[in-house]
Amino acid sequence: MSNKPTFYITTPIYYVNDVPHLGHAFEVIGIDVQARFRRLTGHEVRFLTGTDEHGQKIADTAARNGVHPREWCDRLAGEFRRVWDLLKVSYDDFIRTTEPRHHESVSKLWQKVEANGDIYLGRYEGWYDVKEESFITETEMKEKGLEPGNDRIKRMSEEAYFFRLGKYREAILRHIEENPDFIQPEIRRNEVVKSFLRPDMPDLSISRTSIDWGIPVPGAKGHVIYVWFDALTNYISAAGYGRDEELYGKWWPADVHVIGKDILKFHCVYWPAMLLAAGVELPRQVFGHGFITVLRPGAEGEEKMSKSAGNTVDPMGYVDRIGVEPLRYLLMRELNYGGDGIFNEHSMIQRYNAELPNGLGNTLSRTASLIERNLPDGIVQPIPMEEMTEIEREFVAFWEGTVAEYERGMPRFEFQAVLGRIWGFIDLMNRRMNEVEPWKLAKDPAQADRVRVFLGSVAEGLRGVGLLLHPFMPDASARIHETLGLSLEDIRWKDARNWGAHGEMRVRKGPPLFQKLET
Ligand code: ME8
Repeated sequence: MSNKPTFYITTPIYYVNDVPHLGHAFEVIGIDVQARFRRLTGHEVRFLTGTDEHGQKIADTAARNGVHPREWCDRLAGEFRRVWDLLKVSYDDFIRTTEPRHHESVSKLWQKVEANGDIYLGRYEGWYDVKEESFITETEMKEKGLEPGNDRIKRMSEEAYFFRLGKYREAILRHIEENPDFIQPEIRRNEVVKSFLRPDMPDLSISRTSIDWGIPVPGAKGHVIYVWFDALTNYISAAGYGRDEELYGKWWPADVHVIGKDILKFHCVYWPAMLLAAGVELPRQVFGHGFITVLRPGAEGEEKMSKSAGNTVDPMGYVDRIGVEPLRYLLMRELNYGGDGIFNEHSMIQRYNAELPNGLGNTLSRTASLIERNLPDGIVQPIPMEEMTEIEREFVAFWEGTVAEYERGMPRFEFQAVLGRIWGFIDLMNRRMNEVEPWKLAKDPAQADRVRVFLGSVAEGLRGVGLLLHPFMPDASARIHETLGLSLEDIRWKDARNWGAHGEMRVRKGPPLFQKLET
């Protein structure tokens, strides 16, 4: 058994009404960065993703495409997996809500909540928003600018089982108050408390009789379980709830559910209430990120990138053009993960050239050439503090600040700030290289020591950069290490983050890390 601390992280499960777009890629890449960061820093990670396959929206989509929902779901779930694999999403488990393991856990959870007296039979009279798979009041319809007659709104009148949601309002409020990290970032916590945990919170309808594409309600013919009750349960069914005690004991509660801010109510109100009703521990954190938005000529302000707005961008177009790792980097660097950010292709490409082939790529290749040319056998040794000048000491100090910022910012999904700091470090080394001009010093044998100390320190700085970049660009990180004659395998974060931890490095210039693009 491993004695590493565990870390269980989840993505939302994706509706299979359409193929993934750049907004989904942005979300899942941020989650992958977090999972890889945790592995790097010594955790045993379980990273869960998957697809949300039941409900009205999927049944309608399959019907429109003239196929059985199961066939449709198989096709689209395959597409999500394919794109995730190409984006280097390092998930450990992919759950589909049509799988028997999920079905079993959902039935068990339902029975547990029912046994607790929190489910009763009634009648739902009201509106249903098919796009969000959500029962919606007239006030909420007005707030969203929706009117009866809109395609996504349906009038419903049917027998339904209800969940005593309102009963848990106070317990959830208390939990949020006692656990300030439960909902992050802070603006999301405020939104949940103000907008969703209202005193007049109605009970929630949790079964449907007018559709049959879902998990049957245990012991109630004709009823299928409401798709959000079904979908939310994925987080525990993939951890063996009601089926595999060992798995469940090891992984639940999850450390973080990462979701978009549009599905806060479901994750911060419905889900905790369901878990409380079943006597299940709550997840440690729900992190609600922002959206990739688009500025469309003629449109007022920014719009969320979404299928219904017709403004989606296919992530694979960028993978073909700039490569998958640069895409991962740019999405995390250009946009603030916790908030909204405008997607702007021109600025992405400019940043690509400035920071990848030029900033990082050039620094690495010129350092490697200088070392190969000027140090015996291309070998650098650790540089003792007493041999350093102010310039190298500044590197060490900047590095230590960078590691501190990394360890603070990464767990909080502050990827943009962390990458900014790493690029600040690369810029610093580049600037000093231009000032020191080691290529000139190398012509004077009396300066051999100065050249050795300076280049050895830049090489050490680049080793550090390669280490910190691993969660964002795993292959580029490995290639930086390879250039320095090192392997990322078996590194121990606690040692590797220290300046001078490497011992001897045998440097060999490799092919360029990134190719420049025409703008
Ligand atoms: O809501 N920018 O699925 P979904 C950033 N099945 N994130 C975006 C985005 C954008 N432009 N567009 C979408 C569902 N997303 C449910 C979840 S979980 C038990 C069930 C994000 O496919 C969105 O915010 O509509 C959400 O977190 C995720 O994509 C899946 O959206």
